[in-house]
Amino acid sequence: MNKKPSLLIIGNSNVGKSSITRLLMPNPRKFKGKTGKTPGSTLLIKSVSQENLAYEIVDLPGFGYILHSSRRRSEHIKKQIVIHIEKHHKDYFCGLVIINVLRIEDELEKYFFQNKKTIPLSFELLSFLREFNIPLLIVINKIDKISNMDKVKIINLFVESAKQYRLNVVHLDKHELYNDEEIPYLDFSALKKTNLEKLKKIIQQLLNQIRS
Ligand SMILES: Nc1nc2c(ncn2[C@@H]2O[C@H](COP(=O)(O)OP(=O)(O)OP(=O)(O)O)[C@@H](O)[C@H]2O)c(=O)[nH]1
Ligand SMILES: [Mg+2]
Repeated sequence: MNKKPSLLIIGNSNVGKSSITRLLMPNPRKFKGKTGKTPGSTLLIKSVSQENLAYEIVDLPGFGYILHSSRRRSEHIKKQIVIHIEKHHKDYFCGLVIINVLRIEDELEKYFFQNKKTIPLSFELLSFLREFNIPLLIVINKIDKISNMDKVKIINLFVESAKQYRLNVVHLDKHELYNDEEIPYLDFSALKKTNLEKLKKIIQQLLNQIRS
């Protein structure tokens, strides 16, 4: 039997990767990956698969900060991710980069506005993944935690800052075809299932693309 194509889910600890993985599962009760608990609970690189799901999901910890983890440990994780992507990028038909909407302002403040020499981890991760030509989708998660006004403000800040790193981030709806230039984003809530159908649809479209 042929190996199923893989969907990459990547993002920092506690952003909602396992929650989103669960939402994509036809049979979430059988999904054993734990959500919640202590941050950094997903450290091993392994794929999850279900009979009725046309693809496998690989849930990776993001670059950089993992709470309560030493610097050496985060460097180690970063290295593992780089090695994994370099080796397996061809297996991936789509990469979901999950970002916690509540963390965006802090990250940009610290690594962009206050220090122009550093690159915010989200942008570093996007630039890195893009080199491998994996179609990417940014999922801005946990929007249920903020007002609509704050959401618009924060996402605008994110989109504008990304331009400084030559990352052209656009809303999924404005995005017609996947190309090297634009990276679409979707505002999302795993808790409220906001935009879950849109997410499933785009994954399906990308899956169809590699089959045709
Ligand atoms: N309010 C809200 N909470 C969420 C949302 N998505 C996830 N959470 C919560 O955030 C916490 C972390 O979610 P996980 O899915 O475990 O996050 P993760 O990225 O897999 O975390 P690690 O495996 O530790 O890297 C859990 O308590 C979830 O219930 C969301 O959209 N809204
Ligand atoms: Mg997890």
